[in-house]
Amino acid sequence: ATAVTLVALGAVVPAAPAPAANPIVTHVYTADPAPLVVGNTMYVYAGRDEAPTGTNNFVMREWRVLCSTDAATWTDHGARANVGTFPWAGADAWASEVEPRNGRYYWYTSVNGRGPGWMDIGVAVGDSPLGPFTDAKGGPLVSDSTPNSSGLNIDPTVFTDDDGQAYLYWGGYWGVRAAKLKSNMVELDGPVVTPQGLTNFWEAPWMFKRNGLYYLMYAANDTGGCVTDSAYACQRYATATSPLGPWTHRGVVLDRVSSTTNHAGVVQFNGQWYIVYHNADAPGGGNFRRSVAVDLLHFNADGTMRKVVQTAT
Ligand code: FUB
Repeated sequence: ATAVTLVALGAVVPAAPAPAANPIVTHVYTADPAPLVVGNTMYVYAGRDEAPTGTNNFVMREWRVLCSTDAATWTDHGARANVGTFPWAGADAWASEVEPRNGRYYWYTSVNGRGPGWMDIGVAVGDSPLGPFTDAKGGPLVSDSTPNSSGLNIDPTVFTDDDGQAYLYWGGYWGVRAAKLKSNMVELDGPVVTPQGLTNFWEAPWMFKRNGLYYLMYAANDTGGCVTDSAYACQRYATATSPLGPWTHRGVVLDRVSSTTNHAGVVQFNGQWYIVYHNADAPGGGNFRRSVAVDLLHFNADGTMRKVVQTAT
């Protein structure tokens, strides 16, 4: 969740582009989008949903990269990592995020390392946003044997602060966890902690910073609060004045979508803030055949986020 700025001093910043027609690609099903801006391009890293119609389980083996220079027209650059990128893993290319550091790109992934139910966090590295990417560690960065891990180690989000300190947040179902990362980006630095104040956290954390304030957006499935059916989820968010919290819950930024899962990332691109999320709106889509969508995100003067208006094609 850290942009790489390559804009020369004095360069003309283009006018805010229009949002995409949603879903942004429909030739494959894509999920768990993680946006990253490098220079004049928005990269969206997303898992591919391969579940046949009628299958009520995730079938996910690869992560693809979608690119745009205007947030409206998108190119699929294909699978740039897959479960085979991690020789110690075997299945389940779940949510991921790419974080740049020192000209390299670290791709943090949720992947199944030890059979059903065991999700670990792996990290691959490449020298460009499109890779090629290779396993950066030779084993999981976080696994169930990591002290104080959240059990189901999924949905990593990495944020690098202005002082160069990187933070990893992750977690699903049983709680959210966080730790500092060493400057090599492939080792935890210090204890795994349980951040406080993330009301009804379920999964899919996404961290970023705006005007000196830290934001953590996440999926919540609080029945009667943001959804009436606990199979679905909304995106809540919290803010903090320090990267490990404590967090103050601020409300719902994205209502439920047409898929049961709700997973989103936020990015600033060409002077405009965007939310990138998934739904089930592509032809033939469903809860395990999801598609990435992009919409504008607006902030109020006090730093709170306005509820996203979900647009369709
Ligand atoms: O795509 C598999 C899982 O579904 C992700 O890891 C969760 O965030 C949810 O979107």
